[in-house]
Amino acid sequence: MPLSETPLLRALRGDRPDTAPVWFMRQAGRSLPEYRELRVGTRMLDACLDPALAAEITLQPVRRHGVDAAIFFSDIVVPLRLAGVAVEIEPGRGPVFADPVRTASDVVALTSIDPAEVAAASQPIRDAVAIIAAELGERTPLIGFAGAPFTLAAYLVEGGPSKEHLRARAMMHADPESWHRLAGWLARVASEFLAVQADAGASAVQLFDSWAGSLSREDYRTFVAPHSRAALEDARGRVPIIHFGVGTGPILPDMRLGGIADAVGADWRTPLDEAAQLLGPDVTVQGNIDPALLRAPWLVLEAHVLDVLRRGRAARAHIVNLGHGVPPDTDPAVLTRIVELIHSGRA
Ligand code: 1CP
Repeated sequence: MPLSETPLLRALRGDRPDTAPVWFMRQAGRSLPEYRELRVGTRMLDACLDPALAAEITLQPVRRHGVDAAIFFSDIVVPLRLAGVAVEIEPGRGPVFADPVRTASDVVALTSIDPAEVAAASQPIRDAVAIIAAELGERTPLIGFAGAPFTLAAYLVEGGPSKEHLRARAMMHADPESWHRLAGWLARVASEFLAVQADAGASAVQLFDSWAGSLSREDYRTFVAPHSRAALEDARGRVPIIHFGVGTGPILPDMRLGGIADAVGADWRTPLDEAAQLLGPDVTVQGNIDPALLRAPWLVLEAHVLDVLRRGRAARAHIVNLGHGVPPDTDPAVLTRIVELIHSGRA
């Protein structure tokens, strides 16, 4: 079966394969003992830049769970590291920047880096994607990804993870010129990173605007959506596009980015039939099993998954996923069982 006929790529075109495709955000990672074993002694970003290791980690959940897509093992801050920005991922915390980008002159200094540096330093990414694509063959598509400008800025301006992303949201209003300069530069960085992955063999891309749900609709439209769209402009027409954020119920229609997203992901707060109605008939929905229910008794979780599938039928097509990433303490056998349930066609 050519890749174009795999359930994921069909669903992204709006077809309804016999059984809905399923994959999980953060399917590669700490829920898998084989991942924890491979990562011993290697820092997160070093693992991302080791082609053989990144390829192996990407393939682990495909082998174990039989999911319908691989997602490239990397991180949203990898292209910033490739551009020369001082960033580390601290275990148990997340991305931390040595020099937060807070003032107008910080923004000027950062954006003086040519985004083409990302492509120039991306050989480890190309090599990893090539290994993965060769291994997956025509059976399973690989999804490439990037962080959206706002979510990247939320880390850069704060200097690390934050709950409400106050500093980045403040910059939009206190110094809109610096904000647009920063977000425009981050869009080009994300675009370069997506192009590297698509050129090397990724069959689809997902833009993660994980923290977009912290924005008012007005701010999303004025300060964020144009930059997210710019990040995807080059990918458009080359590979299908999935756009995802957490807590985005009120801005879901805006997440279509004027029609350039082939699929929009929703978290567990918005029932998929409502999401489908908000998004209209021209877009595939992705989601939205509640990650909290992965710890519930199987019969409770099974009923929830069947409900998600039923609601997903309101959309033109449905890609099953969680509403956000796999929690690190998830029993991986539960994920395998969800895949088996969906593939059984019993739903
Ligand atoms: O040492 C470790 O194992 C660190 C944990 C970890 C992992 C496995 C981090 C740190 N990143 C990753 C990989 C990763 N990051 C993937 C791999 C592919 C897969 O899904 O299997 C992806 C797609 C990401 C993207 C990413 N990084 C996002 C967007 C997705 C999301 O979850 O919303 C975000 C927000 C990040 C930042 C980040 N990186 C790592 C952590 C712990 C965080 C979040 C920190 C925070 O809460 O703000």
